[in-house]
Amino acid sequence: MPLVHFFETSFGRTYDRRIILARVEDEDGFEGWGECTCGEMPAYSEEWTDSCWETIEKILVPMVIGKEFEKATDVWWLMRKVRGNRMSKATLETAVWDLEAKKLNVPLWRHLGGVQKEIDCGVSIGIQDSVEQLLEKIQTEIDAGYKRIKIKIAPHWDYEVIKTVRETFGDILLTGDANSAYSLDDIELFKRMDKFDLMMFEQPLSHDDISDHAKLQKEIKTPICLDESICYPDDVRKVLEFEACKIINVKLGRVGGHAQARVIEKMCREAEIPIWCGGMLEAGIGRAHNIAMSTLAGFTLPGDVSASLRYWHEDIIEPEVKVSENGTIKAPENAGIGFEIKRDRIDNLTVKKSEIEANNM
Ligand code: OSB
Ligand code: MG
Repeated sequence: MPLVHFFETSFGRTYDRRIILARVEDEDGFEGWGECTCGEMPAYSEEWTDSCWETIEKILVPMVIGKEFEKATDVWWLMRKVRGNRMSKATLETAVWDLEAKKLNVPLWRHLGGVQKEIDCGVSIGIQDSVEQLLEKIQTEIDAGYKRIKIKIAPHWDYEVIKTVRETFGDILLTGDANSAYSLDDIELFKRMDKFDLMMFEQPLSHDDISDHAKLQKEIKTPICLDESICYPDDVRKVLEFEACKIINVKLGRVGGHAQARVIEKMCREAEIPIWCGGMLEAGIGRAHNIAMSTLAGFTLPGDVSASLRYWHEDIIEPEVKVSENGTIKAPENAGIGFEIKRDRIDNLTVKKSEIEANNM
C-alpha cells in the first residue's frame, strides 16, 4: 500500500508498506483479523515483513492452529517456546482476540477491559525535505484538531528545527522522537533542548538500552519516554527501578499482543507512569486494534493513533478511522474490532497468500 506521504525517521524513509494480515477462524466459523506491525526493513526492530511471514507460517501457526484453548490470553503462552518475534506473535494473538470478542458479541475494547469511550489523538510527523514543509504539516494537523504534535528528530534535524517550531506555534504539546539516534555523548545537546519544554524526548538512546537512559534522565528536566526499549513487562519493572523514563509508549506489536499490553498497562497504572499508544503506520486492522487498546484506563496521554486518510487514499476497513475536530476517536460499538473488513480491497492488494487448515498439520 503506497503511503499518501513518505514517512522518514532517523533510520530511513518509507514510501510503500508491505503488510501481513492474519485471518483466523474457529470451529464454529467465527473469524478474527490481525495485522503485523513490522517494517519493510529490520530497522525499528529485528523483525521485518519477509521474516515475519516465515515465522508466522512455519513456526507460530503450528503452535496455535487446531489447539483447544479457553481464552485469547492463552495464545501468548501457546507460543512461549519461541523467543522474541513479538510482532509475529501479536499478528496471530490479536486476530484471536478479535475472534473471541466477535464470538461473545462485544466490542473488543470492552472485552479487553477498556473504559474510555473516546480516545485522545496526536500525530507523528516524519522528517521532511525542508523546515517550511514541516511547519505546513504541523499547521494542517493543528487545524484538524490533533491534541499533540510529535516530530521526528535526528542529528541533522533537532535543535534548530524544534526552536523554529516553538517560535512558530508557541505553547502546543510537542514531542521529539529520536528512534535511538543519539548517545550519551549528546548529553549537552539534550540539556540545551530542555528549554524548549517538550512533553517528552522519545527513545533518544540505543534501542535496547535502559541504563544510559537513566543517566540521561538524571541530567535533564524533560521527561524521557521509552518506545523501542520496552519489550516485556520485566522491562517496565527495570525502567521504574532505575528511573530511566517518566513516560512509556506501548505498541501492540512490540510487546507481543493484547495480553502482554494489558499486563504492562496495569503495571504502569499502578506505578502512576503515564502511557500512550504508539503507531507503526498501520492499515485499518492494526489501527482498529490500537484504538481498542487505547481505551484501557492507563492510556492517559494522546497516542499516535490518527485518521486513516493521513496514511491511505483508501483504507482496508469500513468506515475508515475518523478523528473528531476535538482530536478524538470514538471507540466503535460493533463486535470485535468494530470495523468491516473490505475483503475485495484486500484481495486486490494481495501478492501472497497462505491458507492453513488444522487437519493438514
Ligand atoms: O517510533 O513511533 C515510532 C513509525 C514507524 C516506526 C516507528 C515509529 C513510527 C511512528 C509513526 O512514529 C506513528 C504512526 O503514525 O503510525
Ligand atoms: Mg517511537
